[in-house]
Amino acid sequence: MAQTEMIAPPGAREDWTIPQDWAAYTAQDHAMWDRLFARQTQMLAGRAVPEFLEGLDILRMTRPGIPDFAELSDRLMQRTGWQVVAVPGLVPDRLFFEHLANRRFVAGRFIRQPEQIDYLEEPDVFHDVFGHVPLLANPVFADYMQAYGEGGLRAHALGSIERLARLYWYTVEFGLIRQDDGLKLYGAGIVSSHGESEFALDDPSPNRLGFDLKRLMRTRYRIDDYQQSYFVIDSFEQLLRMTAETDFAPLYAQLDGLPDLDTDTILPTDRVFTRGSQAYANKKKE
Ligand code: HBI
Ligand code: FE
Repeated sequence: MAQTEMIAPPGAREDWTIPQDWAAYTAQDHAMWDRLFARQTQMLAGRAVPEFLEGLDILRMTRPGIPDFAELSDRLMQRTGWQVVAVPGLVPDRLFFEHLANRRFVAGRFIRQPEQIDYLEEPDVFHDVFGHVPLLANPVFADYMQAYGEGGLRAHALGSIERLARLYWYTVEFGLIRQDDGLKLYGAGIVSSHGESEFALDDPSPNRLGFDLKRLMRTRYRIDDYQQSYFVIDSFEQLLRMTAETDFAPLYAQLDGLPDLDTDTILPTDRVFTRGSQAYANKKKE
C-alpha cells in the first residue's frame, strides 16, 4: 500500500502522534534506559562531537530514567524551538518531513528488551531521544534539521525521496565530523549503538570519505549492518549552508543520468580519510 495512503494506527492522531504516557513506563523500562545511557556516555567520551555531549547536559538527560518528552520539549523549545513528540514507530516519509519542517522530532515511545540490547529493527526511544535529540539543542544543527524537513517535502513532490533519504542516512544517522583532534561521531545511529560507536571511528574495515552532496546522493546504504562507508563533514555550518544553497531540482535531474554507487565504492574524486579494508563487510552485527 503506498505510504501516502497509510492511515494512522489505532489510537494515533491524524499526524501519527500518540501520548508518551510517561507514567506507564515500568522500573525495567527505566533501568534499560539507564543501562544504555551509562554504556554510551562512557563509550562516547572523547569520541562524540562536543556539541552532542553539551546537548545531553543542556537538556538534563543526565538525570536517570526515560526522559519525559513534555519536560524535554520545554527545555528544547526555549533553546531552538524544537519539541519531541511520541509516535508508534516509523511514520510515512511525507509526514516525517512535515514534522521536521515544523520543528517536531518524532520519537518512538517504546524501549528495547534486554535481548535486543545491541540491535533492533525499529528506532526505540533510546535511539530517537538519546541519539537524535541532544544535537537539536545546537542552533545550527537544529536549523539544518528543519531545512532537511522542508527539502524533504519538496523532494517528495519531485519523487526524489530516495536521494534525500541517503542524505539523512549519511549525515543525521551515520555522519562523522572532522575536528582539530581527529574525526568525531555525530550520527544518531552511531552514537546510540555501542558497537558502531567504536567501529565507525577505529575499525580499519570501512571507508571514511569527505562529504560531497552529489556523490553521497548516488550512494546506496545498508539498513541492517554497520556502514561500509562513512562521510565526514567539516562543520554543521557546512551542512546547513549546503541545504540552503543547493537548488535540488536540477541536482536531481543530473543524478537521474548517473548510476548509483555501491556502499563500498571509492571514486577517484573522493577525499579519502580512510581507504577501508572492507574486512567486516557482510557479517551481521554481533
Ligand atoms: N519515521 N518515526 C520515524 N523516524 C524516522 O527516522 C523516519 C521515519 N520515517 C521515514 C524516515 N525516517 C526516513 O525514510 C527519512 O529518510 C525520510
Ligand atoms: Fe534515527
